[in-house]
This record gives sequence, C-alpha cells and structure tokens, in this order.
Amino acid sequence: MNTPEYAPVLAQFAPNIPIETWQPLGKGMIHRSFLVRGGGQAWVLQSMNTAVFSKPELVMDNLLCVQNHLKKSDYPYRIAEPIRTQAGGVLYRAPDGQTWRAFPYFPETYAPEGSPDPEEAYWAARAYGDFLGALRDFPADNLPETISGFHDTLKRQADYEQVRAQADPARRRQAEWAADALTEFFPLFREIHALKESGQLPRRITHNDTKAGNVLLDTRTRRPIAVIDLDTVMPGVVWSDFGDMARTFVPNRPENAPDTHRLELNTETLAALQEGFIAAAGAWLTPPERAGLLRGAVWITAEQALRFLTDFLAGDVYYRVEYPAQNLDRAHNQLVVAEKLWKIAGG
Ligand code: GN1
Ligand code: MG
Repeated sequence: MNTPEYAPVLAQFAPNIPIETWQPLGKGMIHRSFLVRGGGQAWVLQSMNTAVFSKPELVMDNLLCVQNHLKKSDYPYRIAEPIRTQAGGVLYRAPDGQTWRAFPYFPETYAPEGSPDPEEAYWAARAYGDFLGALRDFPADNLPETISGFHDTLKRQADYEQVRAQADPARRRQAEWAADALTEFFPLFREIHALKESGQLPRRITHNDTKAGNVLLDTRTRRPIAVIDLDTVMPGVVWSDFGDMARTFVPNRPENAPDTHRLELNTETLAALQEGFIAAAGAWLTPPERAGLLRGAVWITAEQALRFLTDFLAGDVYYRVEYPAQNLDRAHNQLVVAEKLWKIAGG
C-alpha cells in the first residue's frame, strides 16, 4: 500500500490532515505499526492482529480501564491514550476488514532495544516497576484476560506436545535439538505452576510484555517517558514481567539473531534491572517474589522458546516470519539465553 491508500485510515482519527510521511514502526511480531506524520503532527497507527487478539473491543476496554486507573494514581509517566474516531470509538474497521487504532506519538523518545546499557536498563525497570505499583490496588478479577492462559506454561507445553505430534516431519526433524534442550526446563514450568496455584506467587495486574521495545526513554535525558503496549495487561505474576525485561535487555543480541554462538549476557545490565525494579517495587514485593526474580527470568525466556518452537512446528501461524526457519532460529536463540540465565540463577 502506498501513502494515499492509507489516507482514509488516518482521516478517521485526524480528519483533513494530508499525510506527509508514513513509515513502519517498531519490531512487533503481532500487529503492524506505522508512524504517520502530517500537518506538523505525528501519530502511531496500528493495524491490529485479530487472529491473535480475537476480541479487539475487549483489548480496548481493558486499556481504557487501566489508563483511567493510572490517571487517578500518582503514576509519573505519560499515558498513550487512544485517539477517538469521528464516530467516537477507539477502533476503525476498514472496508477491507482490517481493524485500526491510533495513538499519539511521543517525539524525542526511543525504545532501548539493541543491547541497552545498564543505566537504560535501570530506568526502564523502574518504569515497569512503577507501572505495576500504580496498578496494585486495581481489583485483579475485574480485568478479563485478553488472551486466555497467556502465561499458563503447562497449557502451552501441552499444546506444544500436541502440535509436535502432528507436525510436518521435516520440521520436526529440524527441531530436534531445540525439543531436547527444552525438556531441561519442564521441571521449572511445573514448579512455577505450583507456586501460582498455591498463591505463593500472588496474582496481580501485570503488563505481560515488558520488553525493551515497550518502554520509551527521553532521547536527551534517557529517563523514562512512557510504558506502552497495554494489550496484555491482565492478571498475572510479577516474575513474568521481570522475566521479559531480563530476556530482552540482558543479551547482547536480539531475539531475532540467528548467530547464537555470539550470544552473551551482560551481567551488569541484569544487576541494573534488578536494582531499578527493586527501587520501584521493593517496598511491596513479597520476600518470595523478590528472591525469585531470576527464576522468573529463566522461566519466561524458556517459555518464549517454547512459544517460538510451537509456532515453527505449527507452520508459522502466530508470529510474523521473514524466512521459513525464523521461528526455529528464535527458539534456538531463546534457549541459549535461558540456559545462560539459568547458570546465573544457580539453577
Ligand atoms: C509478541 O508483537 P509484540 O512485540 O507486542 C508477543 C509477546 C512476545 C513477543 C516476542 C500478544 O509481542 O508475548 O513476548 O512477541 N505478544 C503476544 O517478541 O503474543
Ligand atoms: Mg505486545
């Protein structure tokens, strides 16, 4: 699609503004995001993936509820409130069936992706910790799950086993090393499940996608400006949020990098994440939550490997891929990261 074809989409959110530039934004594997500029203003326009989020209205209801709560609290960062359409809604269904939404673009900000340094990690972890803190008094049961069983790793493991049994034989053969390596983490998956069931890991409202791409820092001061992507804010446990931070901030190479032999972890960055997270949330985390953050990091990284591997075996139906074995490469990458984190965690 070229720019003029997007004009009717922007017109729903910002009438009478001619588009000057339109460019893909971010590294998300689910929605398609664009930075659109016109008339001296800028927006983030997003075409939602409704195969993954089958109830976009529910996603937007959750988002508005959470943002309302944040606005009433002492949450110190900016809030990317969805822009209303001319009809007054927050979604626009285009004639071709795509579901669009729009957010303000925060200028002079960046997401610290690609080997962030310890200082960036510290401030990002503080922002994510503040986000969780501001939602602590939000009644967890009032927020429906936007994707059911999102971090129910045992359910994901069962799905994976079923997919593997029915997978294309060539893909199954290619995935042998990963499938083997993954089994090392199955006891941890069971352990986490039991901790959740027993309530030792309390159920809270969590972000569930706290990667390096979802926190915006000030270009000049490198301090947090906003936490974005509230699509998966729902009941969960804090370990997964710390886990997604560790998984994406600490490796020297991104999750998409196929050259796993070059993967290394930056332990200073990991320490900075812990420090920042504790600075924000240390006062209310329970002792087991606080003590087990690194276990959370291993868990969520191994779960991400499981998710990529499942998708490879299923024939790439969930994550967008650029080449046929990309989900397998991503699984290999995450397995190597999980193993390295496991060593640091003393597991
Ligand atoms: C997906 O597309 P994005 O970046 O928002 C995924 C996360 C994964 C991540 C891996 C709804 O997030 O859970 O951790 O890819 N989101 C969903 O990069 O599945
Ligand atoms: Mg996301």
